[in-house]
Amino acid sequence: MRLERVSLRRISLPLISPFRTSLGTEHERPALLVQVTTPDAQGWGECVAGADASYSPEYVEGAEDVLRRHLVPALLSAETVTAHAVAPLLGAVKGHRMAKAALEAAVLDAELRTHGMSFAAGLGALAERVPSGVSVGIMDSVPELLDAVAGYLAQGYRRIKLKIEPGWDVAPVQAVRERFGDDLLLQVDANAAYTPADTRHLARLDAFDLLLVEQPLDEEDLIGHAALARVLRTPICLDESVVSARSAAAAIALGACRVVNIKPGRVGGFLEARRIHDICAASGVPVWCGGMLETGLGRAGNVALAALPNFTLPGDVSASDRFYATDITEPFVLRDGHLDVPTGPGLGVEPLPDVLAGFTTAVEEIRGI
Ligand code: OSB
Ligand code: MG
Repeated sequence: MRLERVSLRRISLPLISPFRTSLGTEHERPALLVQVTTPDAQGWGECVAGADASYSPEYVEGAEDVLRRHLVPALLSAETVTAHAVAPLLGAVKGHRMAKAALEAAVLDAELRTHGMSFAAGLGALAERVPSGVSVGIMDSVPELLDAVAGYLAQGYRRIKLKIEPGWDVAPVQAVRERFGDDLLLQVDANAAYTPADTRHLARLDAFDLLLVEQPLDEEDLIGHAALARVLRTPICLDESVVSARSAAAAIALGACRVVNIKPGRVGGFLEARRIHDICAASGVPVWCGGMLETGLGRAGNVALAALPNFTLPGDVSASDRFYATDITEPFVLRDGHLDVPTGPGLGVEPLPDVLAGFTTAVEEIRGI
């Protein structure tokens, strides 16, 4: 395909309610949308970098800057481009995986739309729907948390993930387990809030039959996670630590995790995400699809990815109304605790022009020479 132009669009979506994690509290989601235009199609990619650099070194203005200065020009200077050529073309730029992932997703979307093939088909995914889990933020009190969880379960969510941090861990987990029973699929996510000195405290979570504990320690501490894994009965899952297929393989070889959370943005794109899926499958390590408060565009890609066969645990692929009163695409809705995998060409969803315009704060167009 020949790339004619690339647009960078900044949007800001208000959250239905604040989302608090060990990293901080979010009230709105600033997003950066990448749109590529070829002679035959347009493609969309969503950059999941957040407002600040608390989850990873990337943040939305930084992603926009590296796209504008380095990534988009590198792509536009190529005569033709395919989704598989994007990562090699951007290889001279180190890191910036979320920015690269958004650009690759937009090219992949345009390519698949050109061929009339869905994202799921393009990735090799066969499932028609995926079970939906929900990530529940830190609350001011346990009763408030129990109400929130009860509400999600009433909507049909198949799995609950509680955000934890020191001071908000054993008590809320125990309360949720006691109130909702042993059959509830329950897991926790610490976003790296603990240290190896907390090992005995974290082992208290073993009493609650959790599916997994996600990223308890610092993202660089694979050895620490491996040591913790030898003490805990609860499986350790890594999120922040896994930034590539290579780091996934290293984590598995070290015994640092028994489960992997895959987020396309964190690992540099859907194609690298699929490689991680394949490595984990070959190692007998189950995976699930994480979320980054995506709009319908990013969510559509995540749902397609989660339809691959080794996504055997429910992911953070919630309905649009988990976070947004109004999504920029037709909303994803829960049906029997599942989301339908889009079947239309490419992502299978489009931004609704009026809604998109209403949430847009800036647009910049970059053209090839
Ligand atoms: O650690 O999974 C995480 C959101 C922002 C940054 C990190 C994480 C999250 C979530 C949100 O848990 C899950 C979702 O988008 O549904
Ligand atoms: Mg996480």
